[in-house]
Amino acid sequence: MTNDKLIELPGHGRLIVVTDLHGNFDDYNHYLNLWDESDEDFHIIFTGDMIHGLDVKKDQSVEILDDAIAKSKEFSNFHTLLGNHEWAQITSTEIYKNNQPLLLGFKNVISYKKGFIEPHLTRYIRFFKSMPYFAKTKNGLFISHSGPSTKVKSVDGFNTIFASDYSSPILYDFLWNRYNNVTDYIQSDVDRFLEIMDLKAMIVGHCPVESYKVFSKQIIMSSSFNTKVKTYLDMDLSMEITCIEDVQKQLKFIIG
Ligand SMILES: [Mn+2]
Repeated sequence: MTNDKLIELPGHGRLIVVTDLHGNFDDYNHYLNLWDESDEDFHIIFTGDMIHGLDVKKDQSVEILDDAIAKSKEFSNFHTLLGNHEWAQITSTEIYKNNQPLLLGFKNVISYKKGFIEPHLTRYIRFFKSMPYFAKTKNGLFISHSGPSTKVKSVDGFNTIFASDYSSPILYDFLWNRYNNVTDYIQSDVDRFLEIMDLKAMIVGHCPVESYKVFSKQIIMSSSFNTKVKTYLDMDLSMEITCIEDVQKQLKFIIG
């Protein structure tokens, strides 16, 4: 069964994973320069929240989106997962950061850059709706914006996400959950989810951490936003994963 909301990567090739950019076009380009678009076995995954910078004048969400839309059409090895900020745009759910309404801010950024809001906003929302939710690799790595959801009790339960729309409470958890929050998930919930799915490890962004944090069999990673040491994953897809340290050793850092 093919599922356009779940990317399944094979046991060969190379994978770069980059988390929340929040409108940082310089970082976006830096990561693209590490990738080889012409090698179809070399994948790059952005794990969502590419948009919504906090400063309208510095926010380059539009530049990122215009380029990402073009690359998505052209390259099968270029992937962008859904984040809670893209979900908020799809569902018209206002989000506030530092008391600023970000959906309104996004409209302001579009009109500041393009002169008009439409047809650009509609085109961006169409792109957000095309975004897969998750990726998993043959060697057992699960990649999502956030999560896991403690509502997942079986593979079938997990798969209900794909039959639902954007109001799915399980999908919501995979976009919004924060680690070490008893109402969201704790370390044992990560391990339980991976066991249900028969996977070895998972990697997420979403929660700002300095560089990265190992949370049982999960790595929470910051590639751009709110971190001094920008961290990304660069993994050989043929490597064997036996423990989280195997994944941790594949992290790379941008300093300065
Ligand atoms: Mn997020």
